[in-house]
Amino acid sequence: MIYPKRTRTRDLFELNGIWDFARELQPGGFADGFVPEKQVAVPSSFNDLFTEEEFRMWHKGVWYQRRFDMPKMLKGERIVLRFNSVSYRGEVFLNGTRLGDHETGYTPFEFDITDVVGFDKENLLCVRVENLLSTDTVPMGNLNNKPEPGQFAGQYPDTPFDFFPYSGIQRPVMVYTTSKKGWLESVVVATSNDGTVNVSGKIGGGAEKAVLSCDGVRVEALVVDGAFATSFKIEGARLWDVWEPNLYHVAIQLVAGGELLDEYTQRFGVREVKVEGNRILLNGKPVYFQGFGRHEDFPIIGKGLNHSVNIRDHELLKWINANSYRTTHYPYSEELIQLCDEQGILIISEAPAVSINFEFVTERTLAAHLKVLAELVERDRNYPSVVMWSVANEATTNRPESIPYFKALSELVRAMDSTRPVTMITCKAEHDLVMEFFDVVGVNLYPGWYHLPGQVEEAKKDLRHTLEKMYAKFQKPIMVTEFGADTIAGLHALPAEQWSEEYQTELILGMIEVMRDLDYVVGEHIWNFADFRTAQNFVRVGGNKKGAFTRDRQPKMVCHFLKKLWAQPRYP
Ligand code: GCB
Repeated sequence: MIYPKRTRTRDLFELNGIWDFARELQPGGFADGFVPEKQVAVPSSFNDLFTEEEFRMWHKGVWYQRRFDMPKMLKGERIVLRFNSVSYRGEVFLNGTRLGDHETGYTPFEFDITDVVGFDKENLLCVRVENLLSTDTVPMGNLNNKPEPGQFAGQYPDTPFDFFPYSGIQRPVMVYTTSKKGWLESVVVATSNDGTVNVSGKIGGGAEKAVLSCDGVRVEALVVDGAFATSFKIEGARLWDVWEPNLYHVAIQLVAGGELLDEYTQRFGVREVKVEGNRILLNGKPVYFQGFGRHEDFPIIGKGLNHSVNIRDHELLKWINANSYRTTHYPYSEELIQLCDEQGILIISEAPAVSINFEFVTERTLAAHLKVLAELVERDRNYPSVVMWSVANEATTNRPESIPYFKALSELVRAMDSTRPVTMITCKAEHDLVMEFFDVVGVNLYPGWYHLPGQVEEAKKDLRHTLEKMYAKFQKPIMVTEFGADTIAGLHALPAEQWSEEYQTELILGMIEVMRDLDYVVGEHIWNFADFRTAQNFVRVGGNKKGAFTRDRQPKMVCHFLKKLWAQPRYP
C-alpha cells in the first residue's frame, strides 16, 4: 500500500466532515442505511463529542454512514476506498455490499470498489466500528478477572493501559483512482550515505517498465512478475538529519506500449542509522535521544487527526530543543510522520502492543501482533524520520513464554527491514528475558513516583543501581524511554513534594543527571510530552498529569530547565 496522492494519473478526494452516527442497540439492519442518533465528525474520536456518559463509554458496535457522488469523468478508472485508521475494528459496506473488515486500529486499509461504486446514483457508505478488546487483540483488553498488580486494574473503562481507549474513524477516509491497466501497488526505497538509492516496487495490473527520475538521474527497470527493482546514485547527496530535513523525490512512471499508466512520486531521505558498541549512530555520528513519549490526545477530538495540534506540538519540540519522540503506544497518523520527515524529528515507531500479558496470551494474540507489526513496517519504512522500530511496550517479559513470542516479532521486522535498529520497551528491568533479540534496550523506570515517592536522592540511587544491573546483564545501549512524575500545573511546594511543579523538575533533572553519568545510556525520553486523558481511577487526577506540557500545550516549570539543558549537545 502507498499513501494516496493526486498525480497526473491519479485522482483523490477525501470523505471527511460530518457523518451520521448511531449505536448498534440491536444487531443487524444498519448496513443498508440507518436512522442516525447523532451527527459525528470524521476524523475524530467520538467519545468526547457528546454530553451523555453512555456514548463516551460505548465500546460495542457503533455505525457511521455518509453518502457521496462520484464525478462522471472518473468512470472507467479503478476506484479505491481507503481508511487511514478505524479503531479498533472496522467493517465496511458500500451500497449494501460488504467490502471487508480490518482489525487493530492505527494502520490503514483499503478496498477496490470499482465494481461496487455507482456513477449514476448516490453512494451509501456504512461503517461498523467496534472497540471491544480481548485476550486475542493487540492491545489486549478485558483481563481484569485476574489483574496484574500495578496494571491499572479496576479502572473505568477497564483496560490494562492507562490512556483512554478512544474509538471511531480517527483518521481521514479517502477515495482515489488509478488506471485499470496498471498501477503502483507498493514501493520500498532504501538508501546508503554514499547516495546509493535502491528502489523496488510491486505493480497491480500490468506494465512493461518503470521509469524512475530523481535529482536529474533517470533509470529504467523492466517489470518482471509484477515487480521491478533498480538503483541509482545521487552524487554529493545531502543527508537527512536532525532538524536538517533534506528530502529527495523519486518520480516513478509505469509504462506499457508507450502509454503512461501510472505516475507516483515517493519522497525519501538519504541517511543511515545503526548501533555500534554503546552508541546509536545517525549518519556515522552518535546521536543522543532527548525528547518524550507522547500520545495522540487532545480535548474533544481525542485521538482524531488534527493538523493544528500536530504543528503546535512540533513547534514546542523545537522550542524545547528536543530531537525525538516515541509513538507511544501505537502507530501515529501517517500525516504526522510525514511532518517529522519534513521537519527533521527522530521517531521511534511503536506497534500498538501495550501491556501484553503472558498469563493470557493466545496464538491469536501473536497472530494479531505480527499482522499489525507488518502493517506498520510496510507503512512507515520509507519515512526517514523513523529511525527505530519498537515492537511493544511493557509486556510481562519476565515470563519464559515471552521468549519465542518476541523472537518471532524481532525476526519479522528484520526480514522486512534491515536498515533500522529494533527495540522493545521493558518494565521488567534486569529481569527481562527477551533483550537478546533487540539492538537497543528501552526501559521505563519510575523511581520517585511509583516507588520511593517524594525521595529524589533515593530515587537517583535506585535508578543508577537498576541501570547498572541492566547493563551488566544485557551489554547493550540503554534508552530510558519513560520516567517522570504526575504534576498539577500551578501547584507549588517548597520543599518540593509529589504533584508540585518543583517536584517534577527536581526529579526529572535528577534522573537525567544519573543517566548522563552512565556512558551506555543513549537517550532520555520523559513521560510524557503533555498531560493526557485516561480511564477513571483513583491514581489519576483528571487524566495522566506527567506531561511536561499541559493538555492544552502550555509549559510546566520543568520545560524551561529542559530547554536550557537540551540546548547543549550531549556528545561533543
Ligand atoms: C507506564 C506506561 C505508560 C503510563 C505510565 C504512567 O509505564 O508505559 O503508558 O502512562 O507508565 O504514567 O503510569
